[in-house]
Amino acid sequence: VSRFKIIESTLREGEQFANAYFDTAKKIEIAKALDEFGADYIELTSPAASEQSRRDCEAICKLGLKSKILTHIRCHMDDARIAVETGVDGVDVVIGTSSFLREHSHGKDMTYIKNTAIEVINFVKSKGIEIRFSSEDSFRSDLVDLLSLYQAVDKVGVDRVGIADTVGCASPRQVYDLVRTLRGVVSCDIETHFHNDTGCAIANAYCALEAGATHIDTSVLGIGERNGITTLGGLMARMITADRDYVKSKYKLEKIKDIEELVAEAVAVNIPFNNPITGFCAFTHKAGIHAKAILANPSTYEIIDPSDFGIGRYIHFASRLTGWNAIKSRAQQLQIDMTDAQYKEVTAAIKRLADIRPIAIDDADSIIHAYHRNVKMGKQ
Ligand code: HCA
Ligand code: CU
Repeated sequence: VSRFKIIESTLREGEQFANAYFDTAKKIEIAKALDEFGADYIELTSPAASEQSRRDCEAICKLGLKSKILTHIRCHMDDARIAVETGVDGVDVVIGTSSFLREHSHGKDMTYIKNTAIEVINFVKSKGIEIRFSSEDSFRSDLVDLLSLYQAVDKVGVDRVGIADTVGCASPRQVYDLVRTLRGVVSCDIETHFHNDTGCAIANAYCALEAGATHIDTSVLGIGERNGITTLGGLMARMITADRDYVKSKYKLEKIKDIEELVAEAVAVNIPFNNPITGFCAFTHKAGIHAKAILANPSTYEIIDPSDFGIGRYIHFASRLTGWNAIKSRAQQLQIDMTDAQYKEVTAAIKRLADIRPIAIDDADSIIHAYHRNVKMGKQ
């Protein structure tokens, strides 16, 4: 599971997000940030999409980043000829294989797809450029057709084959089964791409790795068509719990927050409150029982150490659920020292007010301060 590579597609799939418009400078800024983070690959919009897309692709290839640069094209020689001239390290080729897409999108049959795929693969390889072949809508494609297609492209030496859950319909178990089967049929690497329509995009990526996939497509905050794909930060959260040493040695996790803020601002969205790692309350502990245990040992209620991502934890201390251990800890932050009996009493006062109305940090702090003043004046 642990030896995986990231194909970061914020600048390809992410450009298909409803709000996305990246000018050249913004694309370069995002590419550099992803490179510093340690993304293995950065995937860019097809140079055949528009003139500016082609120029931007060339500009990013010239930056000399450590990440390998990929572009993403239709399975067509016209696109392939343009792609190999951009300076990319690799080309990701895709074509729809489900009956939905074959009949209502490009109208090609499986024999045509196979022959064109082989032609494109041989051409790109002849230029010394890495090549991936993927089906689109893989989970609604005929399994026998798919496997024979992948077998054929594996035989001509494709570097990776890809599986894409284009419509987000796959469950983790279906993913496991398909990747496992494919693993037995091809010897090349296996890339996977998961849309999040039913909320399974991170789980599906993990299952794909368990079944033998080698590469996972992500985008920052998951931006992409509709509600997007596997999120870069969410995948890191998932993977650090599986193999902390590998993930920490390979990726600069403390950059995640900045990259998410960069992309969120670029596409005018907020970071979701319940985002893994960077959601505003991702490391906030509230109930008295939780706060007490966290203060004693954070592993009691945290599977991820926020400091691995350069983030702090927060003990909530202004609610009717607050316990006296949290108040004691807050008082100590305020340089106030009292007896345990006194912390318990001031906690009761805070809970009394919080039963009447929502209270803010300031409310809790002033109750602590007022109580402490009374203690010093001998009134408590
Ligand atoms: C699309 C294409 C794609 C391609 C995935 C891939 C998908 O925009 O429909 O090439 O890995 O989801 O199928 O993003
Ligand atoms: Cu996609």
